Amino acid sequence: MSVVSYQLEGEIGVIRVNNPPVNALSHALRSGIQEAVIQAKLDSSLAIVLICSGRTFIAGADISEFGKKPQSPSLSELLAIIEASKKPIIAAIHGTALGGGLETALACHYRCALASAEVGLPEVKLGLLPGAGGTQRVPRLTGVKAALDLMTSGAPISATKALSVNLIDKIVEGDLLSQAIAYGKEIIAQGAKIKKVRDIKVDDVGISDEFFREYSQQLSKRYRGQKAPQRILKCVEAALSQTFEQGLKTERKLFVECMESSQSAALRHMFFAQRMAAKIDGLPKDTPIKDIKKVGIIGGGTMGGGIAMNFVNVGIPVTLLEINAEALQRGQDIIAKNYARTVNKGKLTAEQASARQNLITGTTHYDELAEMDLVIEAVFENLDIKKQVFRKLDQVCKQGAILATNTSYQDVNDIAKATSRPQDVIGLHFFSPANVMKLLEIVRGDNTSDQTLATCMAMAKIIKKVPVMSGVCYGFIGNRMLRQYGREAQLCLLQGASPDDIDSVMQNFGMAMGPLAVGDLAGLDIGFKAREALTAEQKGDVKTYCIADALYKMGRLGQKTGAGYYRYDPQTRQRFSDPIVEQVIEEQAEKYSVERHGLTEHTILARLTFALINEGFKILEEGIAQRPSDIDVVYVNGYGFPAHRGGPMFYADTIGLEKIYKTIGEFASTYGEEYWQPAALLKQLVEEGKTLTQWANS
Ligand code: 3H9
Repeated sequence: MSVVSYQLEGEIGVIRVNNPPVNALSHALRSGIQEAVIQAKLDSSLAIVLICSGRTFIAGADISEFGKKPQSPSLSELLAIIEASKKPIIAAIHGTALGGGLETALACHYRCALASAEVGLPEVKLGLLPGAGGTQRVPRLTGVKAALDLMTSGAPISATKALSVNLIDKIVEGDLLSQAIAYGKEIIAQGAKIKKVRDIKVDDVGISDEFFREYSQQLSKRYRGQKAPQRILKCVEAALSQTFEQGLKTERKLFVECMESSQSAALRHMFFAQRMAAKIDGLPKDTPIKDIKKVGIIGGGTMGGGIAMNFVNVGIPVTLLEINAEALQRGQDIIAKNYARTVNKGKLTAEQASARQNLITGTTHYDELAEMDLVIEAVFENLDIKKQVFRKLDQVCKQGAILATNTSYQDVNDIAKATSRPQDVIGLHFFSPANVMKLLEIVRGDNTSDQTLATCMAMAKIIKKVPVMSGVCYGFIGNRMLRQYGREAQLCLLQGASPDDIDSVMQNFGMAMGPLAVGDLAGLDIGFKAREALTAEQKGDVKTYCIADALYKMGRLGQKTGAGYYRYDPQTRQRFSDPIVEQVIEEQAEKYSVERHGLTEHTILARLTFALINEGFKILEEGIAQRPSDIDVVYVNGYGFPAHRGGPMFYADTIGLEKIYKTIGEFASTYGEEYWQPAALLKQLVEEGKTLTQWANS
């Protein structure tokens, strides 16, 4: 079936695009629209409507074609043909007109949209800029500031907002095609004027060099290390200082620079990785999915409360269980405070917030969980306590209910054994703050049924999480790798680096925060208590936690006590290096006979990132993660790894596996073989001369 059809409806020619799932601008689609415009030119139509079938208007260029040999007509060539049409072309928008899709609409002469539609230029999220005239046309319609905000954030806006900034001309209700045809007739009645966005002069009132300088500084702060936002700024400057044609050339040049950059390659990888992570190899597509209409949550602490918010935010009622009325009240107060914050930020009305809170019912009785479709346990991180909870759930919950644990480390198989229905037991590992963080590790136990797994994968999408499946092991994908990363941070401290040396290196690399600053934010008591629950063997070498323990014992628990690896200003929470910490480190180094010497930034970076990568390889060879890109999704969405580096496993390929393997060998002889055993899979791929991507695709 052709992806584009053309039909005459009286005096209106209708070009219909039908390229599921999102009408991406593939080569076939571009050619099809070109042919239709030529056909319309020759027939008796007086105006043309461009409309799409399916769930959305064109959602952008076809990302899977990027990096391949370009085929004519390019999108820019097609848009020049559309714009040059002597008959007015009207874009009729529904769903999401994104990227090249919005650029196509902007090359049309008129734009109408359903009120439910959204428009946006998300190219920046792929390390790109709008490359088919968007950077030149948008400022002509919206003005400079609104254009920059739209393109550098990549966030879509509603049709109403788009109307208010002139991106669209009209909002219509009801059947889009008949409304667009009626609009076309109106335009014909008014003389079928051709309105080209290119002919508009950019409003430069109040826009100075100073404005661009300041905007550039803001971008540098917000999008640390990312190149596309700055290039978008340059394009918009060109829209002011150059003719439309020259501006298009500037845009093209900068677009090609973006397209060829490693940042864009990484971000495009992340786009597909995130969608791939939702797919479970070997899980039949027609696996039946259970309806989740009522959710029970055990534990109303920060974690349980955050998890509850996810469900009530999408209208699913929650029963929250705590051990007594006091603890329950405390949990509900935390939730109320979180909602109040959202209301203060203007992201929710007070009515919406209270409607959501009203969906939460508190209880102290397990019996009230009897009718729940899903129960998530979020109690203290202790295997025995968790097993007790599951034993009770097994007694009270209806048959077929999904019983989930939010454990970060414990053995899901062991927990499942506490019940008579291990097929219904699964790990749902939320990340703190659970109402904010996108990642959800879904831990499949040995006996978890396909139906339980498929239901949880589908449920994750409903509550707007990014799900990644993990097998059972200590710490699953994310925390297991984090242990090795943390180990190296601690050893670097002991061997000569300061907290700030380490955190600065990782922040400059692009991590949202350095590992020690994260420790202070989470609280050093959390790590200490987690270690307490381990056997000596599990805890490993004392050198990998002696500094953390010493700070904990001094009452330095991190930000909450005003001091941890750093000292904090109580008002501003600004952090300062603290000589006392330096002293603590020196003492510990002396106690364990570690000689301190300077460590280069290069060494710190390699030790921390290669520790992550090496563990990632082990996780792959054991089959804990399905594929390397799943690990990348975990790290980018749950641990602040820079998306523009594509996650640790994609990053490994960009560095080269041979180099990593060799360096690990060097680290083994310098820092000890006990820490630096190269993963068997890494060794194998180096010997075979393969990249990880090649291995994953083989
Ligand atoms: C661009 O336009 C550059 C131009 O400025 C210049 C050019 C010269 N291409 O997300 P979903 C696939 S850059 C190819 O699960 P949803 C996706 O992989 C582009 N494939 O659905 C998935 O495949 P599968 C600017 C695409 O309903 C399936 O469609 N545009 C594309 O949750 C369903 O996707 C963007 O960045 C694409 N452009 O969300 C928009 N888009 O089923 C990117 C999707 O095999 N897209 N696929 O896994 C989105 O943001 C969301 O897909 C959308 C729908 C909101 C549209």
